[in-house]
Amino acid sequence: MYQVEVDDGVITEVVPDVSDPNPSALGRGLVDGVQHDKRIRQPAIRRRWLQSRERSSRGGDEFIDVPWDEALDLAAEEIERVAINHGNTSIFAGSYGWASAGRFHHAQSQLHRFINLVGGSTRAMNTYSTAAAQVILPHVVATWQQMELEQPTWDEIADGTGLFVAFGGVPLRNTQVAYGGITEHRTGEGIHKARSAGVRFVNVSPVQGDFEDADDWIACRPGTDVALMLAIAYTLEVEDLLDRSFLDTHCVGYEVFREYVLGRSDRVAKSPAWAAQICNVPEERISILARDMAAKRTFISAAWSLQRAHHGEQPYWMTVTLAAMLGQVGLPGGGFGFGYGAEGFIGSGWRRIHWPAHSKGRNPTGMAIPVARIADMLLHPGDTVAYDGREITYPDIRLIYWAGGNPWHHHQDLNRLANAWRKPETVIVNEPWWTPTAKWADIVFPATTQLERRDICASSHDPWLMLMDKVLDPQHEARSDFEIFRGLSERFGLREAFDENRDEDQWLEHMWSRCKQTAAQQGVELPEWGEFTAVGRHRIPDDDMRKPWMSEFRADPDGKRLRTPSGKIEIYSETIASFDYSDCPGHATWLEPAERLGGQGSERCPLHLLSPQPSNRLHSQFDHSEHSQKDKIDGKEALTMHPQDAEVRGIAEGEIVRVFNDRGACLAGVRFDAGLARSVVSLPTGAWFKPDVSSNEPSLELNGNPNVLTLDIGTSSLAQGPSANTCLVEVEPYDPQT
Ligand SMILES: Nc1nc2c(c(=O)[nH]1)N[C@H]1C(S)=C(S)[C@@H](COP(=O)(O)OP(=O)(O)OC[C@H]3O[C@@H](n4cnc5c(=O)[nH]c(N)nc54)[C@H](O)[C@@H]3O)O[C@H]1N2
Ligand SMILES: Nc1nc2c(c(=O)[nH]1)N[C@H]1C(S)=C(S)[C@@H](COP(=O)(O)OP(=O)(O)OC[C@H]3O[C@@H](n4cnc5c(=O)[nH]c(N)nc54)[C@H](O)[C@@H]3O)O[C@H]1N2
Ligand SMILES: [Mo]
Repeated sequence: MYQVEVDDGVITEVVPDVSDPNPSALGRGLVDGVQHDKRIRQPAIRRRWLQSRERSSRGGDEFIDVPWDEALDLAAEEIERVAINHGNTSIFAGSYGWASAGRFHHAQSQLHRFINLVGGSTRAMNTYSTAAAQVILPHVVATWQQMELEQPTWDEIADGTGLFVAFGGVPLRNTQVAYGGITEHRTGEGIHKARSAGVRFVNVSPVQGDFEDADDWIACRPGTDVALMLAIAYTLEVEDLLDRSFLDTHCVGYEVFREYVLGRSDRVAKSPAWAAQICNVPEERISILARDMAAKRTFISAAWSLQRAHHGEQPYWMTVTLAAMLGQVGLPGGGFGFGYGAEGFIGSGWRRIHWPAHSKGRNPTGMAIPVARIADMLLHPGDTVAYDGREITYPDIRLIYWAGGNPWHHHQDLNRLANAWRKPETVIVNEPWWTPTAKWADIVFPATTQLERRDICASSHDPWLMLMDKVLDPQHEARSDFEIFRGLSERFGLREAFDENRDEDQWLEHMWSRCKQTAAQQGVELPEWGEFTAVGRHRIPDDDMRKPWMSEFRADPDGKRLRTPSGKIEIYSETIASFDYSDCPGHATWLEPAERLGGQGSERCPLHLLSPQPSNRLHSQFDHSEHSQKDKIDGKEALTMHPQDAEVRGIAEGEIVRVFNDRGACLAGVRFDAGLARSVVSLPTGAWFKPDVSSNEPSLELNGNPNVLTLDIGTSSLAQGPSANTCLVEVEPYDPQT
């Protein structure tokens, strides 16, 4: 949270909020980013679409400015035409992505409320962040929401844990952020407390910097954690270091898994020697780690990134399985958890209140696809896709509406998306800036930013309710998403249904009264609206009723059943086995990913590309600001490389390189980091997609967007999540002449 200072209508400074003990610098992007010349000034229509409804130049065409009424009329006509001629499932309004943290001016909520009123649309299920986790974990142990909000806190870890094994580390850069907003950044403090209390941290990651100052770094190959974990399981089993009684009383299916680990069901013992070949960690290190884990009160964490990969369900299932074998689940400081370095609220013990959201109504079509299957859907209408035990048939999309989110940031294999994106007849976008999403649209509405309207910030995992006050007038001709959809609703004769005769302030007051009711149900009293807006903030009292994660289940497994089919931890899941998916069998399994170092694809492309979250921005947002641009090399995103991997390719630090594979190529500037596992390179996400239209090589991307290289396949038939981290590439010095 920030306070934004404005002088004479111009942002002059952004200062951290007083309640933040460790503010992030990310907000600096607002200083020059909000009132930037990349703002969209007025509604705009793509020239060739306007002339002839042409689609093939989408993404490379000019725009014509038009008055608001004309643009709204056109958009409403298009929505109506498509709905009448092709049915509402032909409208895709999934609009995945981040937008404003405000409760009311949440772009997707406004879009969904509007589109549901006019008959609905095709929507998207799950998130790019954690799709595989969201689908597998309810079968195995708990819902994703329960995990996120109830798993052990840093205080509990400091008090109880002896050894913290962090697959994917705990990168503090990511904890600057939390969806729904974050006021108090306390992850660093949490780690510090744990360390002072004597907790030992082991970073298992291809990147040493994923856990600064960890006591130990085990550099595994990306995408091979499951092999490493299986070898730990093998050691626990053959050295009899596991808790067989916990497995009997609190779990189902260990016997089946055991046959697999010992190699009785597939003739491959998952021994440390076997795993060492795959993950490139010496076998002795694996056995020592296993013995250490059994000897101490051990907490196992896995980064969210592990499940954004081919077969990404497996590392999560295997994390739970390992923790179950150690038998410390539900004991103070023991067990497992996810994403301690993913967002700043993870590991916090703040009171959880599920604040009311702006009502979106119901989607009358009921149609939804797994979020990351968007290009498949656009390219292959009528095809079916397996998903969590059922089949979904892709609708024939004729119109896309996007408000909040940037598919040219978040999706994999952008050259493939570019082909897919030119199939629908019409694309409508609300955006504050001329981002790639705006440029790849036909009708563009300029949206306000959060600074140009009033809102309430209230998140289920933050202790503060904050007033997000308006500090700037709407820039140029921008309107809020609410106003844009109100204008469209009016054209369908649905204005009253949409706004219920409330203006922005009346909606906020209405939401506040609902918040008050929700809080009262938990014995928390909120001030009156007038008082809240005068003070601008309100802190929720801490929760003194918190019960350590799974402690009740531990004490009484039959009385306090989990929400899995058996009520226990499912090491073998009959439900998943019954789906009969070869890419997600009935227990955690090592499955060869489509690409990996030392495996498939590595002869042609010998480097593994990681595409982590950027340290100096939120995804692609404010990439145009000085705060993001200052870290570029010749205007391009920095690719980190091990100095020796660079040297053998004749690449010097600071040089521009071409990063490529069969799917595409992009330019990047090189930065050295000896704390990378050999043959691993890392290019953070977020550079704005900029294909070089002048080049003979159509796929060369100029800003360093890793998603021209990543693989667009589902994690598996179970979750169909994104597989961004499964990606091999080659890197060479860039010669503009060739
Ligand atoms: N290779 C690779 N790809 C990844 C990932 C990865 O690890 N590797 N991570 C994935 C993950 S976890 C995620 S969550 C996604 C993130 O992907 P996105 O959430 O799609 O990315 P953002 O850049 O945050 O996009 C938000 C957009 O909303 C716009 N916006 C902001 N406020 C408003 C508003 O009030 N109204 C409107 N109409 N628009 C607004 C911003 O200008 C911006 O263009 O990326 C995914 N992609
Ligand atoms: N500053 C900043 N913070 C953010 C965001 C942002 O855009 N900017 N985005 C937010 C969002 S939407 C999300 S979902 C979270 C994402 O949180 P995460 O998914 O945890 O974040 P990543 O940065 O993708 O990955 C964390 C680390 O995992 C390591 N890693 C990758 N693959 C493997 C593997 O196969 N094995 C092992 N052991 N390690 C691996 C990488 O080295 C990487 O640095 O971050 C959030 N925080
Ligand atoms: Mo995410």
